Amino acid sequence: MGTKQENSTVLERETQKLKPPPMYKVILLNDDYTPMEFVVAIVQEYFNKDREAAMQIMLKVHRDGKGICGVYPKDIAQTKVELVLTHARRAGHPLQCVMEEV
Ligand code: NFA
Repeated sequence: MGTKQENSTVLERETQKLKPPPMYKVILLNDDYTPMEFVVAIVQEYFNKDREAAMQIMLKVHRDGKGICGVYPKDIAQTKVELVLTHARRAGHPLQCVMEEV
């Protein structure tokens, strides 16, 4: 056991070091070819949104060129990007999905 002074120094050091993990936005990008219904289905399936929320996200991407589907820790965001891209390519659509640190 250390002195009070040593204990408070350790606590201060750990208070400064323990940052929350970085979070990443998973973003869909607009294109001219992917069907709207396909995008809605993707957002529902991979980002746990109901049909209305998925429709709003799809329409935002369509109008603004991009839109956020969710915010996740790095490994989860990477997996979602891979799953979306794999699903889109298998279906023959050019849909793009990227991640960006918050
Ligand atoms: N812009 C596409 C269309 O008009 C729909 C779309 C929305 C594509 C969101 C990609 C992302 N068919």
